[in-house]
Amino acid sequence: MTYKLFYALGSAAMGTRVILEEIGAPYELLQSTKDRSKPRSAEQLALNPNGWLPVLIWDNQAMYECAAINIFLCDRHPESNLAPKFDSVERSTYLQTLVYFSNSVQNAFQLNYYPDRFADTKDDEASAQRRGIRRLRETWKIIDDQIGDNKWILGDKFSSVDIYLFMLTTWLNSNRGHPTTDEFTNVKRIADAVMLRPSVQLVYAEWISKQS
Ligand SMILES: N[C@@H](CCC(=O)N[C@@H](CS)C(=O)NCC(=O)O)C(=O)O
Repeated sequence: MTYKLFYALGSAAMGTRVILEEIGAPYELLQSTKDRSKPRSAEQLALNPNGWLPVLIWDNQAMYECAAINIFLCDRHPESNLAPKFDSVERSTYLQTLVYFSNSVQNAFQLNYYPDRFADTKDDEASAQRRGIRRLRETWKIIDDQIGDNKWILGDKFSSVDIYLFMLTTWLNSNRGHPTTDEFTNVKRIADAVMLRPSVQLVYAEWISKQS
């Protein structure tokens, strides 16, 4: 079975692709876009009417929401050891952090990148964007404190949440007034370590080549 992934550079589908690489599962990329001014295919819209990436297809099924896809793939491929087992003590932190990334950190990014979704008028959008930047600082600080001296988010064991963290750090853009990972040294330590993985070097080759 070959997975199919609706995909675009810079999108949340990159994190899903890293997980597929880590698993070693065969997959095919279906090129799409995160540019809201460009159309989506009818097939993508039928599977995710929001028009967002990622969308994962397998057998005759499909799903969207990158945190959910993350859990789904790791549970489906337990031999890849990317997620704590159901009865392990790390399972609750694993789930908590994935959902926090999805609904709090990503929400902060959305405020800044897509202010029209949060402001009623064009005039209010700049305020939403500024709040997004402040919210990025608040949420990354929570994660930085949570990590503390841990090697990885869950402690000694690398997991797919570390991949998610890396993906989210690539969306920080100082040209937009976002904080940099230099403000969050524990986050930065993990992001730097994740970047060394062959899966990330492959999927993020272009992004990595642009870093100084
Ligand atoms: N909650 C969704 C959000 C996904 C999302 O925002 N994807 C962006 C790319 S990173 C996108 O497709 N944006 C285009 C749009 O919003 O129309 C998830 O976590 O999968």
